[in-house]
Amino acid sequence: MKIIDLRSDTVTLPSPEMRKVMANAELGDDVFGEDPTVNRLQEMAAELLGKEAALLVTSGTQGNLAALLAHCRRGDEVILGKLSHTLNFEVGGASALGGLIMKAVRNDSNGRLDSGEMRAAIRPPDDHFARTGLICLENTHNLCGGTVLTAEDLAAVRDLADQHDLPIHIDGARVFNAAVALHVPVSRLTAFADSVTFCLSKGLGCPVGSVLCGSREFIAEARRYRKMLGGGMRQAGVLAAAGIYALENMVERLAEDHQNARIAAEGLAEIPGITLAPPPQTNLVYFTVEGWDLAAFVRRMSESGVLCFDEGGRIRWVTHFGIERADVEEAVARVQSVMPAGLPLRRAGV
Ligand code: TLP
Repeated sequence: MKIIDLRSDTVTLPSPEMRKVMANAELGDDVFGEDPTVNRLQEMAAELLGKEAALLVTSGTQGNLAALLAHCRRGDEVILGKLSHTLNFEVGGASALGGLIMKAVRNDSNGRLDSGEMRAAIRPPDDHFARTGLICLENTHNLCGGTVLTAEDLAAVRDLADQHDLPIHIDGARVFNAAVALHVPVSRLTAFADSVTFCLSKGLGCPVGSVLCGSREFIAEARRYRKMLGGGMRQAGVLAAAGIYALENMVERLAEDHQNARIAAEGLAEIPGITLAPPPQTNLVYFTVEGWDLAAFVRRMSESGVLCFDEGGRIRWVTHFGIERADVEEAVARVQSVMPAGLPLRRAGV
């Protein structure tokens, strides 16, 4: 039985072509700034995102943390969504290591920050208050369903941030998915932010790495924090070579993942008891399953060779490089065969 792994786009394996460029990468010590391949990736990423400079980091989590630390001072407040990845899944690093206060505001169903709550969260200058240091957005928004913030959504936040002289950071782990879904160059979306992290190790298919982009001065500061966080990686050109390959060859193909997510969603929507939550905009498909204990559903799916996660009271499927149309069709068929067992299973307390 073929295993269809829909747990995350982080499970992608490098293609033979990607492995070849990694093996042949020209290398140096990147802590000395001497790895030519890392330097080339950073220049390429900065140019693509319309920023002055970029920094290869170990992960999205490290990129976001280095960004928050570089933007803020200890005791500052960071305004971000209640459903943001940074708040929920990054180990509380910004508070634990940076002394930052996470000021969470409501996300709407599309991943936007509630504008009333965001306005109210911005502190006026007063000796009693912590300073507001940063606004953080997420594009695409993971827990909201891989939803896309448009240039208009971002421009509205930029306006507000400018009124209060605040920087904006975008957790753009999947910002290329947003750009591909909107048919715009990624720089159109990143133009509204002071800094952006994007992940090489998700839909772009690299084994490791993320890139943080921003002004030259900001990246110099973030580079110090990267070192502090243990992210000085020496001959990291092996990884950067994969990143260069991905930026050149793996961005446009994200549209196939979006298409496969739609095909999965259409199939799932026809199965009684399954409700899309919400219909997918990019490569994440969230759905609820009536009559099932979700942990039991995940277990049964895994027994039938479909791997997925239960995220926030829903099931998440992620389409990615290595998952073809036939795989999502097969995954839907396996759900169909598993579904009828749901109600009795739950009654039995399994
Ligand atoms: N997300 C992972 C899990 O941590 C949930 C996934 O499978 O989706 N920002 C966003 C929006 C993310 O979705 C992720 C990873 C990160 C940041 C962190 O990236 P890494 O895993 O490279 O630290």
